[in-house]
Amino acid sequence: MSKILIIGAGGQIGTELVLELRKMKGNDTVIAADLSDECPVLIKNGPYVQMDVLDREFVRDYIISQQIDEVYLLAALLSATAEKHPDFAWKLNMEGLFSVLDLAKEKHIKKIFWPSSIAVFGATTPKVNTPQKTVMEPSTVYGISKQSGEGWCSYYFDNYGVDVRSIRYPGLISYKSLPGGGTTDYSVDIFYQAKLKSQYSCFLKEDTLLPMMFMEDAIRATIELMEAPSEKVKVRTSYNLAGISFTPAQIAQKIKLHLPDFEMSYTPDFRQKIADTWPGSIDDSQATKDWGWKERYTLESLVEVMLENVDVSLLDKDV
Ligand code: NAD
Ligand code: AKB
Repeated sequence: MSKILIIGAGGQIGTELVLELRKMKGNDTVIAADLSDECPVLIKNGPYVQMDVLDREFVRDYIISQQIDEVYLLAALLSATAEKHPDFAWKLNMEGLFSVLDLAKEKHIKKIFWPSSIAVFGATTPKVNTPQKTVMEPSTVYGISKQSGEGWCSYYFDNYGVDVRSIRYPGLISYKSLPGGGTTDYSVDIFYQAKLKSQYSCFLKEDTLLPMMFMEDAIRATIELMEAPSEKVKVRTSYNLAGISFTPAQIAQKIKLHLPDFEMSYTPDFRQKIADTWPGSIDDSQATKDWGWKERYTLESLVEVMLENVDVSLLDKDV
């Protein structure tokens, strides 16, 4: 059985990815790693190591000594936080990637998953059904780091045979853990505020169309891509995934069907400028063709599951 290390395991994606991989492969083979010295409550059912991905020597010694086969590298600053700390965002988002790519180049790791984002696209990209291959001129430090990372993944695959796989996730929506500083976070915040106060002040304009995805679909996509035979993985930059495209007004309207008193207001902030450069919808036919990708959730089913499961006490907890 492959030994798996997930770096950045305490975040929005990591929490659910750790739980799912442990269910599939056994608790002891999936090691969660994060900056925090406290293992998040939800992933206490297996091994945890405190790790700073920027500590190259520590990461290297750990991966070699523990004979890790696969690494999922999730540690990063997301779009909104990255704009506040551009130098550090560039450092964190790039240096960790080089550490694991180099370990794979030296044959210490067999397979890597590294997430990209719809943030690789920019204002000059076609906004409707954004193709897999198209103009990419990102305007945020986050988008620039993801576009560069994609280029390096492809370079290490072409030149050193490193088996690195990647997905350009849309905005991800989940209830097991909170989002970590992105432009799409409103699509999670809205459920907490709807349940808590029956009202939400959205930081994006009502007609801002963005692609989003329910976390269960995103985790399934990640694992399906990682389990696909290598020859089927034709894209070594990163795969487009479409998810569900909606605006703040459209999701608010769906929530109102369940909570008729819910009211939404709009107070756009600096994140509007970022959202305005991102696609409205994505063409993911390449992922479907290469490894059979198909999403399951619709906006209606996502809203239903979120309203049923969002636990407002999570807002006060350090999970
Ligand atoms: P998150 O912010 O929720 O979690 C990131 C985790 O990394 C946190 O637990 C944090 O403590 C940890 N971390 C930060 N610095 C670290 C360091 N130096 N060493 C070790 N761990 C560190 O992020 P997420 O939403 O889970 O995203 C994970 C990855 O997926 C990121 O690369 C992100 O860009 C990408 N992505 C996320 C989304 C989304 O909507 N969540 C969309 C597209 C791409
Ligand atoms: C963000 O908004 O920064 C993330 C992403 C789409 O990469 N959710």
